[in-house]
Formats: sequence, structure tokens, C-alpha cells
Amino acid sequence: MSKVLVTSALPYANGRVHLGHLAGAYLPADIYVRWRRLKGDDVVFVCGSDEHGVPITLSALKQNTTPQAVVDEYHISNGAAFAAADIRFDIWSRTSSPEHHALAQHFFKKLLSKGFIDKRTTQQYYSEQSKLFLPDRYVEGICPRCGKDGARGDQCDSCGETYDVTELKEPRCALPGDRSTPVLKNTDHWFLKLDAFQSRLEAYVAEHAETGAEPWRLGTLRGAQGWLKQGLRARCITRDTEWGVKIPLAEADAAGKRLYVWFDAPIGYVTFTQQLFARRGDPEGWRAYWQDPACTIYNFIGKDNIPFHTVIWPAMELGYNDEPDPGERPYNLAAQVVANEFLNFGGEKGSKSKGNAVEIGEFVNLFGADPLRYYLTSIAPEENDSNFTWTDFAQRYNGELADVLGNFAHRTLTFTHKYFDGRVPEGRLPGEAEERLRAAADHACKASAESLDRLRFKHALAVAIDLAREGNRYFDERAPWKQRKDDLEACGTTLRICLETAAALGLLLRPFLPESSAKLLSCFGLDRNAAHAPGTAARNARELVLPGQTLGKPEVLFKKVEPDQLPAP
Ligand code: B3M
Ligand code: ZN
Repeated sequence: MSKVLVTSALPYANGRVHLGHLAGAYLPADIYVRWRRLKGDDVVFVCGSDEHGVPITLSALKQNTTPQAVVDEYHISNGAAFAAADIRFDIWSRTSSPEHHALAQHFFKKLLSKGFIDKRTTQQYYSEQSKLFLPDRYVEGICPRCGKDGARGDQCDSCGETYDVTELKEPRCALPGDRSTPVLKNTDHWFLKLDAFQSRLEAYVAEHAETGAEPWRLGTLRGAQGWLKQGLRARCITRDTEWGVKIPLAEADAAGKRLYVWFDAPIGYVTFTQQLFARRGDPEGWRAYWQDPACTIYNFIGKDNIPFHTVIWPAMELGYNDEPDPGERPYNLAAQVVANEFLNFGGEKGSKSKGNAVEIGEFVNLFGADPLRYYLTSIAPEENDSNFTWTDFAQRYNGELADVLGNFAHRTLTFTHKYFDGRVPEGRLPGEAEERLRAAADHACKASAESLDRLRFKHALAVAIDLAREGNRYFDERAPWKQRKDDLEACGTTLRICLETAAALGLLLRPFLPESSAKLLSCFGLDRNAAHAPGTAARNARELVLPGQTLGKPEVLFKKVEPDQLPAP
């Protein structure tokens, strides 16, 4: 039994999570967690809201409310959205918790005492009107790259480029009621000396290159290497804001400043694991996941978070690990940083301001969690961006889930109930066609396991649907509705093999479609919480389908979607 820690990127509590987020960092993680648990591994799955950051204060200003009210709202609604999609975190916590503030400050102090953080004087825009230093997001102007007006201080929404706020042309404050022209003023900030970790990070990333034991996806690797190639430079890890983790220093120039959100957020993975074990009454239990090299850590993220997970956070851990204090063991670095590309809507990135992304609750209310999980996995943006459309969903749902999978399982089970009294028929010795279908099931089970181990979820799911297709083809060829009249025993053989295949499908779909697979497997007497028995799923399936065994009554797993049920595009 291996120990595994799985994390999903902590969503900002500044908007509702949508299908794009789900496809990127949450659904694949949940599928992977379920898969490792089925294999009998000891898995912990942590997530929570990222509740700091200047954009949250900006939202609060615009909505004339407090940052706390903003994060309270989204922490609850996002937690509910994940639950609706059957994403089962072991803990759904938040970075505003006191434990998290304390741990983030502890990290800061450790890195400071080891000389990896220093204080520097920088120039920052300041509003004379509001008497306020302005974080980048509080400044707007003309993009220095594409010339569009309305560009944000650190990034242009129009061309996507990032730049230094001082490069922005015709800068102005972006505060409600304050559009004055800001002036540059000196202010002190703290910097993380990333350059000190250049060679150690190069070695870390090289370990996960194509030839390594846990090779990263190409996108992750390229993102990490791109940063390293440019040469790492010290990065500012504090901001002029009143919202966030306080800088744990008595100095006067720490007033009015907080830790940068990307400094504290990844520490949240640790805090949440600590909180989880504290709740379980085992306050030291978290160390077996974070400070024992026998545990493997998997970070699931969207591609825009790659540098933070492959460079900055590992640098913080490496710095912390440098000459650990007595009694403390070094932190584990992630073995896998699983980054996904983007799921787009109508060809565009989902965005809050455009309102073009589909919300999780909206989808689940219409069609349920499993159809959502199915569709998002079948178009998973593993290698390239992909695109969500309602019509494509309906086509795949009807054509694959309803017509292929659901139909095969349903006709096999109902036929057995009708003509064999709901018991697995003995039949005759299997012939060539039967052995072929069994071999296909064996092959599917191996291929699916291999793909899941290699984090290729889309492929693992496609393998199951292909097996259901084979099953339907065999059912049609054998035509049990005719066999029944001419040769009941031959008909029994057909159904027995089809039942084995249906059970194998139930097992193959468990990580992807928790509800539907549990319903299907309950017909074969398998409890939804039972782990896979050792061996291949195909062998397990045959053991679930023993001649004479009574089968449960099947339900229609997937009712067809009619065009008028779809929301307007
Ligand atoms: N809050 C998510 C984002 O960039 C960001 C992830 C933090 S993971 C430690 O949307
Ligand atoms: Zn631009």
C-alpha cells in the first residue's frame, strides 16, 4: 500500500468555479484519487479556497462590501459546486484560517532566517488622492505591447502579455472614485531569492524529463524549463495591501503590507493536510505525507499555474529544507505536477467578466454529475486546449453513454431477467467469438489501468467505451432473441459472456462515473465502497459473474437527452 497525497489548485474565492476549472484541476484529480483508492493505496486529497490576493479587495471595493464577505460567499458556493460534481476532497478548507496564517508566517520567517528572503527598496505607484500605494491591479493604462487601452497593471486582457507596471502607458488609478494619475514612490518590499535555487531546481526538473521515472507532461516540462532558461531572479513576495497574511516582523515598514498571495497559497496544501489530520485526532499524521519520502505528491493544476508549482513553491520547500532544524524532516517535493491546458467556451477562454463559461451547478441540475464527468473527461484538455459546446455534449452523451454503454448493460441484464429468471446462465463452453470478447475485456482492463497510472484519463475512458462497442457488436451477432428459441443453452452462453463484459465495464468506469458504475455493479452484488480485488479488473469481473448467481434489476443508466433540454448556446 503506497501513500499518496493529491492536491488540486486552490481556487480563488473571487468568483464561481466553472466547467473550465473542473476540467483542468479538479475532475482529473478526483478520478486519479478514486483510481489509487481502488488499487488499495492510502490517499489523501486536499483542497480549499485561495482567499487572499489583491483582486479580491478590488472586487470588494467594486461591490461596496468587504473582502471577507466576498470570500465567505464563494468559499461556500464553490465547495457546493465541487460536491455537486462528486469531487470528494478529504478536506475543503480556506487560506483565511488562523492555522494557515501561522504556517505561512512560519515559512516566511524560516526562509528569512536562512537568508533566502531579503528586503529591497522598490518603486511603486502611489495615489496622492487616496493616500495609498497601489498594487499592480489597482493601476490601468495603455498596453505597452498591443496599444489597447484599459490594460491592467501587470497584464493585458487583450493580448495576454505580462509586463512591469511601470511600462504601462498613461497610467491611472483603477479605484472606484479615484482615476487620478499615480506617481512613483519608494517603498520597501521583501524578495525571495529564487536565483539561489537555480541549479537545484534544474536538477529537480531534469528528474522529471521524458526519460525520468515520473515523467511530466510535455506542457508542464516546457513551462518549467522555460522559466529556468531565462535565469531565475529574486521575486517580490509582499504587497501594499491590508488583505492577506501579515508580514511577521515588527519593523515599521511592514505596516500596510501583506504576503503576496502566491507566497502563502501553496503552503495551504500543507496547512490543509495538517488540519485534516488534526480533525482526525492525529495531529502529527500529516508528516507521513509531507515529510516521509515514501509518500508521492501529485499537484493537479491548470497550465497558467505551472511556474508557481514547478519553480517557486519547490524553491520555497528547498529553502526550508536547507539544514533542517533538529527534529524536523525535509518536505517532499511533488513527484508529479499534472497541468492541463484550457477548456474553452465557444472558442474563448472562460471568463467571469464575459460570463461565457458554464457553471457547474447549472450543468449538474440539468443532467447530473456523471454525464458532466463523462463529457469533460472525453474532451479533457490534456495536451491541447479543447472546446465545450452543448451540442457536442448531447451528441457524445446520446451516442456513447446512452446508445453504447447504457444500452449494452441494460439489454444484457433485462434479457437475463426476462428469460433466465435473473440468474447468470451456465451456458456452454465458450467458443471463438466468446474468447475474443473476453480477450477484449482483458485488454481493455490492462490498457485502462496503464493509462490511469500514466495520468491519461481521456484514453482510459475511451477504452471502456470501445469495449462496450465490442459488447454490442457481439450481442447483435449472436442475436440472443433468436438463439433463445432455437438453442437456449447457446443463448445462455451469450448472456453469460455479455454479463461478464458488463461487469468489467462497471469496474472500468468506477473512477469516472461513481454513481452509474455503482448502480451497474450493484446488479452484480458489488458494494460501492469495495476496493478492486487484486488482479486485473477483467478477472474481478468474471468472479462477479458466477453461474447461478442472482442479479439485481437494472435501471436505465442514461436517458437520452432531447435537443429542447439543452440551454440556448
Ligand atoms: N489560486 C488559482 C488560479 O490561478 C490559484 C491557484 C493557487 S494553487 C496554490 O486560478
Ligand atoms: Zn495588450
